[in-house]
Amino acid sequence: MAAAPAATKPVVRYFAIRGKGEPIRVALTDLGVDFENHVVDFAAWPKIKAEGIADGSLPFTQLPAYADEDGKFGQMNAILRHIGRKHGACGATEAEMTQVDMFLEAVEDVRQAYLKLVYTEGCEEGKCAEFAATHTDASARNGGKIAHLNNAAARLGGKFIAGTTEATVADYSAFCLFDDLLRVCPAVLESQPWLAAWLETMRARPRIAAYVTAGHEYRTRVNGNGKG
Ligand SMILES: N[C@@H](CCC(=O)N[C@@H](CS)C(=O)NCC(=O)O)C(=O)O
Repeated sequence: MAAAPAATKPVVRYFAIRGKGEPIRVALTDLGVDFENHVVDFAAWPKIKAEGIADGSLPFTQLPAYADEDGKFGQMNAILRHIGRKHGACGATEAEMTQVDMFLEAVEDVRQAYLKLVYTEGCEEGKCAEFAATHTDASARNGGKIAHLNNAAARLGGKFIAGTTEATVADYSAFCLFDDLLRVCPAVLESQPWLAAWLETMRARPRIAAYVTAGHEYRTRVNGNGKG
């Protein structure tokens, strides 16, 4: 009988920074999934992008990109959900699954504000202070985004951010965001007790702790413009 073909590992492709690749790398690591981490050099990117456009391997012509036996996928949150569904990290009940989606979107709101701080405002000191003040004030118009996350998670009363007893993809996305954000706004969680305690829980998870101390060179760069 012919031997079964060797199962191929999932492949993550992203630049040599944390950015939007990091939640996917952290999710796979914490879930114990063996994967290939293809770190894409910025210099090589134009050629890879052109190939991805030509052969469809980069559906939206950007990174992160992910491939496994199910297909080739782009869009960070879609990839996270795909991984979460396959490995039991998207919630166990309908309510939990919707809560995971809800928190992924709410984390994305904070990420978009953070990306503005990084790419538009260059993490200038006054802008970091303004970001922290705006997003920790629950009543701030178009703000309060961190306070809302804190309060909603606290209200659900779970161990993890979407009210679950196990970590989900919402935790991985949020963990990477706050890990990055605290570098430029170190006091931002001082008024957010649920999130502050949760972040320590995430940092103490053995696979995450091993990953962040493993000395991966790409982790020394957070964003594509060198800020943050
Ligand atoms: N909505 C996409 C955005 C992806 C994105 O903005 N990728 C950037 C890096 S973070 C990129 O590939 N830039 C290079 C290019 O567009 O050529 C996602 O969440 O995955």
